[in-house]
Amino acid sequence: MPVSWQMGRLPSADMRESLDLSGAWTWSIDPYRDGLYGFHGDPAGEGHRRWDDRDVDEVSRKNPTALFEYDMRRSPTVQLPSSWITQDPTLRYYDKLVWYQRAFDLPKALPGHRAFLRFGAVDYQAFVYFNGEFVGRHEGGFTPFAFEVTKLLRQGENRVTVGADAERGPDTIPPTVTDWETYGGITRPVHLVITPETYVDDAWIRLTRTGRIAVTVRLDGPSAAGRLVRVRIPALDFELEGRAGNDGSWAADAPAPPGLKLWSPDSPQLYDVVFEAGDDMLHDRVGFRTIEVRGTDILLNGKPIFLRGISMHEEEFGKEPTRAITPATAAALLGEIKHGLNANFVRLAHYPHSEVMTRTADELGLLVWSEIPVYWRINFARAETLATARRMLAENILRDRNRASIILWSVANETPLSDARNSFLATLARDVRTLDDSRLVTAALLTDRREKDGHVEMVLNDPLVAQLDVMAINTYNGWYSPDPLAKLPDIVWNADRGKPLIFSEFGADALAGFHDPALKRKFSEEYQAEYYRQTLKMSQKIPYLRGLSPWIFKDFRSPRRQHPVYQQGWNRKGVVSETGQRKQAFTILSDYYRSQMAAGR
Ligand code: GCB
Repeated sequence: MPVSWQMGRLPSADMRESLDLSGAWTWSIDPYRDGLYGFHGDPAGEGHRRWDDRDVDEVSRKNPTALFEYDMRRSPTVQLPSSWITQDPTLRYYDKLVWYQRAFDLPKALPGHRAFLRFGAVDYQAFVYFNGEFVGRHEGGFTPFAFEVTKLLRQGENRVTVGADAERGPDTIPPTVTDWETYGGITRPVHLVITPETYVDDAWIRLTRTGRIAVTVRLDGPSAAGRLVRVRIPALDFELEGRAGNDGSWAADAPAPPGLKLWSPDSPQLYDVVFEAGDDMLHDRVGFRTIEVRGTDILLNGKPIFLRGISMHEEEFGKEPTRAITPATAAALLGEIKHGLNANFVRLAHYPHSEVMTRTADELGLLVWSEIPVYWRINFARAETLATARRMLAENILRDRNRASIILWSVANETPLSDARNSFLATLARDVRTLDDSRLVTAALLTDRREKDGHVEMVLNDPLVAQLDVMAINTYNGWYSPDPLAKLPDIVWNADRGKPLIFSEFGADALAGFHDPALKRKFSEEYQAEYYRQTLKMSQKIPYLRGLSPWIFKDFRSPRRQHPVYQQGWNRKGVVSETGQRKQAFTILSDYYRSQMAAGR
């Protein structure tokens, strides 16, 4: 299957004018998938179909023998977007089907327009119905998708029904076992997007490494072929125009205007960009910068940079996070990373985060590592799983190609080596280059450990390195190994392959407020702080190391972590607690980054 940038519709449409369907939806849990299938596996019967375009109470009043075992219009309501795990305390570990429904009014008909239902994300699988008709299914909990509903839209009341099914299995991405919470449900906003008949479906603008502004646009609709397309950056008096080809696409480039101020963490300059085609107009806010590798250096705007980073999950501060990322919750997380930790880089683990997060990173000036959830034991031998991964990767890249903050696309995390895995990941790395040749490809890898004459040697032995621009290693000596912390700086790293290296993870759990200065036991703030001191010392001995994103910024929910005193369902490797309380390790890292900054790194 060739990778196609026409895979989904409206891959990046969060700035389009649209009707926001956030708010109250009715809901109904359906653990046996009764709304999809009968008890012998045949399609669901009338009394069970949550999406049918009828008021079941009215029907049963007219026909007293009618039997319905649901009534979406009279079901309780919840506020969306939000995962169901906080909508009802009994659903914390529920990972099957839930139905959601809402109605909205369209005051007048919209002749000459098209309508799309666009979802920021539904975890893990979505079954979407509009006014009683099935309009599409989507797999993957972290990327946007849109279905056209033009022909079904009616003046007056319209009704959307979504079945969100969070079940994972050996073939899904991620698979069943991860180290984070499954936030099932409709976790990002749903919009009704209205466009002219021919509209700008996808628009990408960037600064090339040769100093040109390049634009790639794709139109969709009956008048796409040959249509005049124009892109403007008003603040720079920059304008480029041309005609779309027969397939509706147009690509052009021109020298960057002399007044262009480059985007960087120190100066996160963004420009309003306007894409126009016929009666459609699309706005975006875009920064321009270059990122490349020379030998073992990473160059931002031509200058070597050290990535002072941290990893994070998509989870807001608080005791009961529900993965509802708003500009305020994103700014609270990223603001503390940038200003509190003195960071210039964040690894958005382990899946594409909300577009609100990447836009906030653009505004604040944080470089971003973005990844897809090809995590641990994926079914690498299965063709359909590869197809799903490729689609997810494309949906992620097409959504975010205009974000200056993103510099790295990662294709995997800690995946066990095999021929099937190597070729699966090589395909993804190739796809990245086809979809976006302006950024760098990476993956978080594992290393082999050897012990010789009392010395620990860590060896990078992964054939995937050949496909990557930047090597990344997760390492936990001193946490998952019994190495005394004082010995960590003596570890020998054998990973020089002529490319830059990032430590994409290292970390240790600590329960905020648990102190043990004498023993420095695991889970104490003192142990974690010492672990950071010694690991940072170790990192300074690696001449080709170009960045750090320790694990992790904030404590995060993880059903795997059940120590009754220290964890209670949370992975405690945060340098801040779930409510944002700084642990001792925070200060160690923040001071280290300040000194790196002062040294011009
Ligand atoms: C890892 C994983 C990450 C885990 C972390 C841990 O290597 O990549 O998802 O949460 O270790 O805490 O063990």
